[in-house]
Amino acid sequence: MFRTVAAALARRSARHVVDATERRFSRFDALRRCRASDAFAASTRAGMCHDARALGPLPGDAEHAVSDVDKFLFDTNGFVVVKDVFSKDDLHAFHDAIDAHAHLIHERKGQLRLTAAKTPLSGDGKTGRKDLAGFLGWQKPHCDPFRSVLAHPKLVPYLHELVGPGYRLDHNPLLIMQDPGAEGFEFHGGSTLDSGDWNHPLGYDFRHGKMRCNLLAFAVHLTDVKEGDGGFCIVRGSHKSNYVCPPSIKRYEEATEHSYQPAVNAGDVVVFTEATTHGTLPWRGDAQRRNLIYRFSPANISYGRGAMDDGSYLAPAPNWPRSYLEGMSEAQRCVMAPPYHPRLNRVAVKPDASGVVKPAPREAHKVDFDRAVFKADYF
Ligand SMILES: O=C(O)CCC(=O)C(=O)O
Repeated sequence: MFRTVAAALARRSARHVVDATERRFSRFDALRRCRASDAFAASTRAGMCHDARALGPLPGDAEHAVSDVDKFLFDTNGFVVVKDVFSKDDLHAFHDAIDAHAHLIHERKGQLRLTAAKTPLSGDGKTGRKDLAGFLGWQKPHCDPFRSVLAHPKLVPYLHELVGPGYRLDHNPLLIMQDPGAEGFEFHGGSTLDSGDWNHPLGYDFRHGKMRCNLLAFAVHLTDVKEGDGGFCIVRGSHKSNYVCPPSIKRYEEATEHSYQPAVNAGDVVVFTEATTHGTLPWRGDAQRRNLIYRFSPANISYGRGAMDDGSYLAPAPNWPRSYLEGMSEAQRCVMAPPYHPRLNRVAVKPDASGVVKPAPREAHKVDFDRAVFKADYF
């Protein structure tokens, strides 16, 4: 009798295991069978939890993955150089647009200088760094090369690997220019605040087999930088440091052999986490250095206010200046979305940057409930 009951129980539990396995496999099959762009929608039907579905890799991420070499280098050093992102034609388009807006360039003088006088970073002591912004809103075709950085096929894999699907443009991007003799920029960023606390808003983390950056930067080099020229400089591995960075290192006065100035060609992009201690060396090259800085954050995180602020905190504008958004492609447009969780109908860039992945619409009964409770479409 006991043996009969035990055998029946064993059969039942085996059937449960088989049923559960079949359910799991049919979910997997459903996902595999559907076209890549439908996978978000299919996963809703399969009942996968919202967060897992929205935060997981997008269909196509595997084919456009960052190489193991670059993953190793990024995790170890806090940056990686992506070669040949922009062609000679692209570079011409960038430079033509900049030259056409040269009257908008501002040089940092007086209080706006970025280095203390007579220090290794202060250059000739007179020539300041030059800054230019607003290019996402320039008249076509001048805005086009700058907009292409937002969803570029050679860069999206790094954004998905390091920031996650649904990544967003965090800051207003900036063009930095240094004429010969120009000062640098004291080292900043870093994993540890001067108080000794963790600098989590810039945080770099590795958990559950994934790297994540709360603020990822692109230094898009529009001109060549040779070894010893100066320009962008980074303390390798400093994104994992737990100690306050001493002022003598920030001012490039001590242990300078640990600060690395990569030699790069025009068209290369240095992808780095703002959790590294990094800055700029004075410019010793022969011609003007031009470098674009873009910063990206995960879908639900924001550092800057540019995405939602018209300057008046009492009346925040819903989005970036209209001129930035007009005429953008769908993929570029979704990178400009304000911060919110990907599960809330966030449109994401496709892994090959050819368009967007739209999530399955949020279920009508949930939307109805939110409208009833919050008088709005979303909580
Ligand atoms: O000069 C550079 O490329 C680095 C500039 C920088 O770190 C910054 O603007 O935050």
